[in-house]
Amino acid sequence: MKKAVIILVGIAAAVAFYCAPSAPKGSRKAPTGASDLAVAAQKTYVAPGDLDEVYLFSSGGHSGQIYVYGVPSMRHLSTIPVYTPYPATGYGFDDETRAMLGGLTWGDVHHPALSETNGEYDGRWLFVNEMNGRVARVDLKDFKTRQIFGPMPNISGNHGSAFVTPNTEYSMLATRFSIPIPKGKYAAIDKYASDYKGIIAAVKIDPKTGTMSQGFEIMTPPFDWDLGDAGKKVSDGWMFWTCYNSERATGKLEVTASQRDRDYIAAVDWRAAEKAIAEGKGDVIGGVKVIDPKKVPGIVYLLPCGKSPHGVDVSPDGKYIVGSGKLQGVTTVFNFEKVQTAIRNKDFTGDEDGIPVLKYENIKDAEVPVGLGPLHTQFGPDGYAYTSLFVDSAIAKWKLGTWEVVDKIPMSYSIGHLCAAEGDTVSPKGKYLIGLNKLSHGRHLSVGPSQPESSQLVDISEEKMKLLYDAFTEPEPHNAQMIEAKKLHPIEVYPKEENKNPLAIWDVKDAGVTRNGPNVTVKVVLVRSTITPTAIEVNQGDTVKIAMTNIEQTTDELHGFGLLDYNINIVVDPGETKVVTFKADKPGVFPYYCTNFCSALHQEMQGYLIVKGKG
Ligand code: RUQ
Ligand code: CUA
Repeated sequence: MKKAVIILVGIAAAVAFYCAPSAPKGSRKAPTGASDLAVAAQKTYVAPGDLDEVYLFSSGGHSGQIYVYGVPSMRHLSTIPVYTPYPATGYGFDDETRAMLGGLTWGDVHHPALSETNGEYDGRWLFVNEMNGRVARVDLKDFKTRQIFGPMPNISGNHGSAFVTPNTEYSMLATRFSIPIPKGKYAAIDKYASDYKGIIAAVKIDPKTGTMSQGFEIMTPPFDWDLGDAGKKVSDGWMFWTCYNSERATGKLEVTASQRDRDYIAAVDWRAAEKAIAEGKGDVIGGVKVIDPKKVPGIVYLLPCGKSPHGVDVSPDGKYIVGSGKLQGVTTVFNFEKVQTAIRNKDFTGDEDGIPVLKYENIKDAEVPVGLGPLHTQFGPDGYAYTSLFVDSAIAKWKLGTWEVVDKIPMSYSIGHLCAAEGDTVSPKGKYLIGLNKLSHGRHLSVGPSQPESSQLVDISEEKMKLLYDAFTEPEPHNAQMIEAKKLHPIEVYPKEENKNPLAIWDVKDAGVTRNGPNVTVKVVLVRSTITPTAIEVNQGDTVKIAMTNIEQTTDELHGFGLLDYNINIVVDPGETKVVTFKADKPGVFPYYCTNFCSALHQEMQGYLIVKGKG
């Protein structure tokens, strides 16, 4: 046994050595920042049958999906389709998920947000935004997308989202693009500074079911809101968002929106906003209550932050707000107490459309010299913060309170977000940190011009950060979140008694076709190794509704229903019922068959849809 382990570790070490995780292509030398390769191999090697410690939920960008990895192995475990049809699970093909997608077949996913209770991940849901003004909820009981909320009124470019408040009261968002509101209104581009509006919005979350509904919106000047984070503990009740383009410029923003030395972080008292709405304040625009901060003061304040800040991250104790100016060499730390004092004392230097701007010197605690191009910050359990540096292509480790930069590790290449285990909660778990890199720079077998993205696993359990592993992911790794595996308890089959679908049947005797004029309903049973009925006859022009119940109660016994020539592809999990409705407009005989390998006689699991022509 021991010998086997030594051999395995040896092989892993040899493989790691050969692939030289952080070395330039072709080099066999351990690069700077790399762990001793044998140690790295041991720390990331999850033996056959063993389980990873942590789940990583990684954004899939404009693929519209969420990718699930196990950490430390970095093995891809699952793809959760959210905004894009995914034939592998039949997502977007049955009536329910097709309706949920609402005619859109893509979304640009950026920031997954695990639900929280008292600022800790509670393992119930995963919320995720996408740019077309939508937020989705994935249920972590079955890892399925259960709701897509939106597109929301007045929202254009839902980037600063889907951040949840510490008890998942709201999923908060802010718009990247400003437009005249409500949607559909015209204003010429030269009226941008005055007639275009940004929006900060709160999506209400039902505490029992996770169901999202319209909360409220706050109108802002046409800044480009970027990233956000909810206050926690002492700052609970507040939300923070960075912006660029406080210049209110149009055209070539790379020039026009980088004029000012400082842009802003908005500090939003969302409890005050909630109260104002309850008191009947706000105007209905586009069907939703919108607060104009000029008319309802005391809700939004602006913290000047240099220069074109990107990420804003609140420390685990809620005391510090870390804003990273991507065109700077420092990350700015604001003190929440000082922000409150400045608000009380009205230490304002001016306003933007009636929103007070706080005096920078009075609210800032430190400018930490982390390095060039700071983007995002995560936290460890021991008072350390980790900031990603896009320009320097590195991660800086620094200490909260002393503001001392203690370590740096290079990334390959151009890191964007980074994700520490539960690193944005009130109790970060440490140990693992993942750099989500923008470019992979050839550290893998060539696959042509569309290269994979790179995510790198870093060990943060010791004083010095150590690179452990290179993983290559689907585009486009924006943010990710890691949760301890022990917090999730997904089901493996849908219990029969919980299936409430009115078309569900559990006995092949009940399977068959019922007709109501041109409307045909087919109840189907899927079980090893027959699709019952084995033939379905309809007339051309009929509207056919097929309801399929997989009556299995055995783990991993999925059955599929692929209908050739009709673009229908349904996958039904054990105990589940799925329904698909379509018009039988093509006459002829069309085979259907089970798409998921389910038994030795899987291949026999087939039948015919016979569409009798009109002529
Ligand atoms: S963003 S690389 Cu879309 Cu979250 Cu920072
Ligand atoms: Cu059922 Cu293959």
